[in-house]
Amino acid sequence: MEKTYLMVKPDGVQRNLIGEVVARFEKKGFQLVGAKLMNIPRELAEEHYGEHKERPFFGELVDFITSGPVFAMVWQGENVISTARQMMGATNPKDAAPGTIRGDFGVTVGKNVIHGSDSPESAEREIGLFFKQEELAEYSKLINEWVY
Ligand code: 3AN
Repeated sequence: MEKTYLMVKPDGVQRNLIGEVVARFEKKGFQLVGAKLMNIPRELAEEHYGEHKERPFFGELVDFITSGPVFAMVWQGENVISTARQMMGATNPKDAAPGTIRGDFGVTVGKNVIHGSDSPESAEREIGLFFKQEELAEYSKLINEWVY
């Protein structure tokens, strides 16, 4: 089953949006296989955002993501990577459609509530950065067979 890494960013945690975000993915029919509230060490943040190292906002991005707890999650389901990206909305909340998480709750591009892996390669990489294998649960069958 396809898996993705999703993370409620420090702004979303401080605004009490963890439940809202989790509820959306649960109601959609995806399964939560791992979750933890954590403070991201600076080194891990730099590795996670490594592809943006040369961008002018890199320092700001690392400062922000390490500024308070994040809620790190792994979700699974068919096409969960691309569907979660659709449910998150565009990177810049000003372009994110109403009904998406960033469209409904975000205002600025920096504090855009949620991160989600953008490809199978980044999902595998990010899950590995944030979770140990034994932290991920296994279901003997799909919770809701009517979803599939
Ligand atoms: P996404 O999170 O939608 O995959 P990316 O990978 O292009 O977007 O950017 C990673 C993160 O960097 C974004 N979530 C956003 O918070 C931040 N970011 C992107 N562009 C800017 C920008 N111009 N200024 C500040 N932060 C930015």
